[in-house]
Amino acid sequence: MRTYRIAAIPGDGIGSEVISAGVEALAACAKRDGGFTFAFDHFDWGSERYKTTGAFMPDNGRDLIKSHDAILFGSAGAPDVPDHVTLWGLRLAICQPFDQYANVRPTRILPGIVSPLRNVSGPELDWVIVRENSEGEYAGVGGRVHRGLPEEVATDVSMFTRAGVARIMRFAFALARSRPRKFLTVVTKSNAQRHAMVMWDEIAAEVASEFPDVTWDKMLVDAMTMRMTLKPETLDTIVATNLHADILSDLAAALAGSLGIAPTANLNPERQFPSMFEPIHGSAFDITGKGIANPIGTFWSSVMMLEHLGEPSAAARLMRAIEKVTADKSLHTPDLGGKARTADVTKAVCDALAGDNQEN
Ligand code: NAD
Ligand code: K
Ligand code: MN
Repeated sequence: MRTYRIAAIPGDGIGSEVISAGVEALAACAKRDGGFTFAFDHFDWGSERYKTTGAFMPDNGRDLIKSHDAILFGSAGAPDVPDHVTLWGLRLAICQPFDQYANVRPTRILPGIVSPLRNVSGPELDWVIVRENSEGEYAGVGGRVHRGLPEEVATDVSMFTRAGVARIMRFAFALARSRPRKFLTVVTKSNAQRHAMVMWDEIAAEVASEFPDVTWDKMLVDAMTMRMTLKPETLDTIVATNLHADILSDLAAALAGSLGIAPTANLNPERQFPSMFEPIHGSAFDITGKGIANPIGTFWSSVMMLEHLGEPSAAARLMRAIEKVTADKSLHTPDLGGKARTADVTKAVCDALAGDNQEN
């Protein structure tokens, strides 16, 4: 029997609520499958640890998880720790050294869920956003606040490398090719950001010639928000920088019904290091501890984890269970306008898995 070692890092806020739900659903998935099991190692890394010890994770933290088959992550962010400290101290401290440069964010409207867009019920909105996840605006180089000048000056430096752009572009074109429409939209702001973004466009055109069967177009990021809202059916696979895709994917999640549903895979495609799976959302201070966090974003991220682990039947089964549950409005959490609790949704997904008689 195959055993997958998973590092579970719930982090802060509703992170622990959705990760316990995810662990439960994954265990139910393995049980239904019968061909594999999970061994979960739980790590209490996060803001509480930071407040008592001064560090989000131990010094040898990355060594402790570098041999795991995958990482399941909740959220980093607490009301009494500055957001940039948590982001850089925990989430990016894992993504960057593990070279998880491809952040993949599928968006579609699941059964039973209502999009805030008029006349959009499902098939019109089916996207995958590819976010460059290792450099760009979050490269973490060079920026500072220049104190003591007559006028204080602060800089954040975006850094793009040809190798970094080319690898995410190849990843995005290959992903677009694997989808029925074989269509990629390359997002930039190359009118204003006249160095790095012009290089993006240049590299996009070069890489495109390696994928003659993929159709592609270019959009400026501001115009892209309008196209996503008014003409969602004209988009399929989308590639954008770290910052642009971060923003576009929250919009995408909202257009698909709720941030609580949206999944992410932080992939190291070469598999030198473990990849990390997490819901898009953060700690959600306003609902922490109330038992009403929507666990679907974590479940869908777990589907992506199963695909990555090479368990496509189990992944398909978990996705079917998710869709069966979202189709039932009595199982919607408050972010979807319902009254269900995290535990109700989790139990319903586990029951749906146990009762799924399909072979694959
Ligand atoms: P957020 O995602 O935590 O919350 C935004 C809104 O969406 C809130 O109203 C929240 O209640 C709702 N929401 C989010 N997830 C939900 C779920 N599963 N079910 C139901 N409702 C849900 O974003 P924010 O408020 O901007 O950030 C809060 C903290 O989380 C900050 O510290 C931020 O830095 C951090 N954060 C971390 C990550 C990450 O770890 N990847 C991502 C985003 C934000
Ligand atoms: K998250
Ligand atoms: Mn974000």
